[in-house]
Amino acid sequence: MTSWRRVYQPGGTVFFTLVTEGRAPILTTSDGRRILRSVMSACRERWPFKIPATVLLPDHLHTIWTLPDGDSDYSTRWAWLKKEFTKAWLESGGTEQVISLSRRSNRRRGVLQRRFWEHTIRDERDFQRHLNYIHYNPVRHGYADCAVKWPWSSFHRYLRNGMYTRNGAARSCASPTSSIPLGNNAPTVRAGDSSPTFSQWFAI
Ligand code: NI
Repeated sequence: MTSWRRVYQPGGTVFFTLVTEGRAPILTTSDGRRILRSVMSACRERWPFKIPATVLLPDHLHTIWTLPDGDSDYSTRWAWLKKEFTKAWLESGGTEQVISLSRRSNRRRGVLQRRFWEHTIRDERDFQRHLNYIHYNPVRHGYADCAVKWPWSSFHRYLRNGMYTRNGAARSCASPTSSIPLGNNAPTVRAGDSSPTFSQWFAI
């Protein structure tokens, strides 16, 4: 059994995307990261769950959560996280976007978008696809020319644990002058190309 197979658990594994209000680039600021880390850890103390993969972009995040057996209540967790993040962000002097009066009346603040995208992971193949999507996302959005060059991603954990090969990581790079040595036959992937397939990345 390859190591990545142990990461996926059938049942309560869900992919999420959360976007900031007005796509404000606040999440990768030092305050944004500090607050997110702190509220995420407090949330997991109250309601445990695993985070098999995550990537933080300036204006959104993608993440995969695995909830404990018999627990599918991610809505409570997200509602709490968003409320606590918003409170701490505003308390730290963070800015917010102007939102309409009708939304204001629901005591909403203009920090995070109200909705989040969720997709229940169907099987291992689907899990692999979303993992790949998460780790390649900074390249896809043009923030980095290699997955490995984006600091706020679980890509590094997977690389450390040997779940990506160095060569596979190099293939995620748009530039042959990447800090990871390219193998002789390693193809390059340009920003804007479709994501490389999972098997190109993993040591399987
Ligand atoms: Ni994205």
